[in-house]
Amino acid sequence: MLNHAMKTRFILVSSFLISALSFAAEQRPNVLLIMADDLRDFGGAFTRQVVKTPNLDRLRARGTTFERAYVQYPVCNPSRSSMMTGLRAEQTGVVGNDTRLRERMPDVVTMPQLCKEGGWQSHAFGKLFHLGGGRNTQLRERWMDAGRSWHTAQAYEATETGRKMITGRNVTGGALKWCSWGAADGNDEDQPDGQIAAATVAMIEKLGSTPWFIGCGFMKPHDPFIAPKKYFDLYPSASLKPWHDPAGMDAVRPESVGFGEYGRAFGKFTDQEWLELFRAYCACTTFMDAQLGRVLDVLDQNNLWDKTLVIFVGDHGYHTGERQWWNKNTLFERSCHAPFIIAAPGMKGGQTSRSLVEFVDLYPTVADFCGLKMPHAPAGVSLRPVLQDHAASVKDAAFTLVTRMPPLHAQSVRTDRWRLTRWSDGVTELFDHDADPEELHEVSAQHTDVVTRLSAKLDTLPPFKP
Ligand SMILES: [Ca+2]
Repeated sequence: MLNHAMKTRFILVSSFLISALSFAAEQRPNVLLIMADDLRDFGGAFTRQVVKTPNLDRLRARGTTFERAYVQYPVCNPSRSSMMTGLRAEQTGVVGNDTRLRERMPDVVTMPQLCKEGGWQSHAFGKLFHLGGGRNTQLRERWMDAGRSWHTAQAYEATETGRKMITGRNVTGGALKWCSWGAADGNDEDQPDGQIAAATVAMIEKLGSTPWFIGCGFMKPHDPFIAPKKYFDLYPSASLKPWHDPAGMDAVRPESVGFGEYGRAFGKFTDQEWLELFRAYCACTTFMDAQLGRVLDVLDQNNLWDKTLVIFVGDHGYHTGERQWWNKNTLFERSCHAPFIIAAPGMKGGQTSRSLVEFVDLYPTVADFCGLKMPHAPAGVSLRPVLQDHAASVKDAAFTLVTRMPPLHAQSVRTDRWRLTRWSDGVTELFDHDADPEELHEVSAQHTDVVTRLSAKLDTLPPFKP
């Protein structure tokens, strides 16, 4: 039997322990990193009114949408390698889809790895790091960084039913193999993204209260533009208008956009081809969004929102016809700017931020919310100030790199008003976003003072050695 004093002491000690434990739990939130592949921001013909993303809207209502988020290299593998290390592509040296991060940085501690080594359960479903390696299982595991970044990492393929197309075609007559769309037979689970959502949900339910870092890497709307037919039915062709560049747009050098066999193929497109690709991209986006919805449902059902840092990002932007380009890998706004949403425990939802942010800011943000020390000096900063106050700003410039035929490369800086791209041979392209948000008019000659000022900002970047 406990006497009164002992009871009081017991209660005091218990409540101290409970608050200590809940403090520890708060310090160890789950991290749900949801990525979409090749998903652009809204704009051009791809507007909120046209494309249906009810589940992205649901997540926005829970979190902060960063309207000016920029990737550090607008191609899958370099962008993901940069984001997962919190380092610029100039620093990782990964500037193409053929180099694994570990070949360049064998010992770097990645963002999921930091959590894994800190005691989190860490699992990847689908495409988080670039999925190289083809059918070679061992090589593929190395590309996924299985065992280092993740306790487990799993990639998915369409079923036999999901590979049957009810309608669809290659819009280049086979000249560009990837440039195909298809309304597929079967249901969501016949496609990789349906399986990725199901596996993510199952793992969240299995792990319960163990702190976890789960990567849910959707494959769409990346090419080939395939989704179950029901998603194409949401977009009757007659309801869509593909993008047309306005008249009077200034030409830029061929290395900027429109280059190579892609440029030649797109140059032959009729309105019909642009329309078919655009419709398929919208269908694939809504398909991916529906899978996102299944993952958000499990957070609702298990009351996980105040224990989980929920992140949704693309891996770079995408031109859906702007400057007659159907792709990424340019230094225009369409390619550098990508979706970026964070719903953090205890932070207000439904917020929109106009602060410039970079994808290298994600790693220090995760480390900050998880109470973990950065294992190396990050190129970015924690976004906590913006999550606390959507009017706050964390930086005045965002940077992106592209490379072309070596040694040609270019670095671009986006500020509140301007985008300056500077090529390694000295050519510059300057766009005034106040007057020209579509980047139609190149104004270096009219604003030499701005070129000088922003060039000085580019000079602060780590040097890039091609
Ligand atoms: Ca991509």
